[in-house]
Amino acid sequence: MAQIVQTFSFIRYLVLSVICLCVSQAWSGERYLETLFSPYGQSFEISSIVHEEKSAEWDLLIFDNPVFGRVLAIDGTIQLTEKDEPIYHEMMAHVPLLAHESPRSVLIVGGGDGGLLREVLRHSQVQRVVLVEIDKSVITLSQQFFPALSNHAFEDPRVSLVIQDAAQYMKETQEQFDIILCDVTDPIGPAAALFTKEFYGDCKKRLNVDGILVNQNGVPFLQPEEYSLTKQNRSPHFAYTTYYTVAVPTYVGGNMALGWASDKKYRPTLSALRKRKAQLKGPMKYYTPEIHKASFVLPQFMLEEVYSNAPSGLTQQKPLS
Ligand code: AG3
Repeated sequence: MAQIVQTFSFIRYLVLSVICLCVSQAWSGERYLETLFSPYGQSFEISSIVHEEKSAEWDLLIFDNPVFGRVLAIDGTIQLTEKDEPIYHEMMAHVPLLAHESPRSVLIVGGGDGGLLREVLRHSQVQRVVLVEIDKSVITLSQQFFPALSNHAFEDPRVSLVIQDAAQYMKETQEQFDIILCDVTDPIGPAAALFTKEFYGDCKKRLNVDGILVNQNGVPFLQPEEYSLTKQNRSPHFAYTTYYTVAVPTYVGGNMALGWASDKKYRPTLSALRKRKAQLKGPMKYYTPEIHKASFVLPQFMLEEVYSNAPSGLTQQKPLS
């Protein structure tokens, strides 16, 4: 009898301990779980919560993590981390700007955190950058909590800030650009309008003849729809549409694709890229001329989409840059 009572109280102790542990985990909120993909996700240890905003517009969390530093998460998706943001921003800026040779005017769609702007401004040939952001709060919050990210880029006299819906801006502006960079969230909610055939058509009208359009295109392994969608919507307007890839650790699920669209066929040589890169001040974390060239080499599953008429088993590909 005594043994039964003892076993019973031990089980009770065990059950209570498990309950306490689960409750304390949920309450302490010490991990952040990204909910972008429901069957699969990443979670982050939170060393401290820096800022939190839950409203009808968004669910925003800024926290610190021991590996990635300060992290910005909006609506269940990691937008950027201090540690790996240079990888994404360098590749989005320098691949088209160095391929172009003499970019003078750049339009950034989104990009309110200022990281991409910082990289674009490293090009001394650039005389004018227009950044169109739908809501000023991304800019203010980033300047407050990630001051090094934009590194005073918004104070540069070459920069004009427009607070407006980018789809509308593209229809109304009369300006022409050498490069358009779409640093936008995935096509869920309001950002969906920035992935349409109509929007890419409007971008085309605002680009000079040798202009280049680059856009954030998700992680093709997990987001095949996003990948096919933009190819389909960009190709009616441009002679060359492809992707190049970049490995950003916190954009999980394989390499991220950046969409490329231009009428001119850009194939800069390694030595040209080396020369042009040497004119940029400061170090790079990820970009090298070799990576630039290699990033246009796509795996089979992406190739089949890019050259949709290509027979499967295609091994020959046509890198653009
Ligand atoms: N915004 C793009 C985040 C995309 C996340 N998507 C994903 N993990 N599939 C980046 C903002 C940096 N300026």
